[in-house]
Amino acid sequence: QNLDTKHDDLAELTRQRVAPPPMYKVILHNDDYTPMDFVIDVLTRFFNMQYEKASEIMLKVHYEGSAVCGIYTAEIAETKVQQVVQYAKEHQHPLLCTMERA
Ligand code: TYC
Repeated sequence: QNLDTKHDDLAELTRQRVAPPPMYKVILHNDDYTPMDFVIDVLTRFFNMQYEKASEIMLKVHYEGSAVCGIYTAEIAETKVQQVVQYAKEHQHPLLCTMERA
């Protein structure tokens, strides 16, 4: 195989090795009914936040309408959304969680 072809193959392997996966923002949305303490519980439980960080993000959602809780690969983001929606339903709160391409 000639040197140029070898270079192309190596470049292709390097490209494949370093290509980052698409990432997704998981977003929490405000509503008038879900208790603040429940939202803090969700953020500590599913997004591995300390109480202080969870309180900060909860208040950001409350005052601004939404906030990003984390950025993950598609599969992880989908799981987070499902977990939050399921947990909220179980506790009969209308809390909404979505994902969008980062
Ligand atoms: N707005 C809610 C209240 O006043 C609190 C809340 C915060 C609800 C964040 C949802 O994602 C949310 N009880």
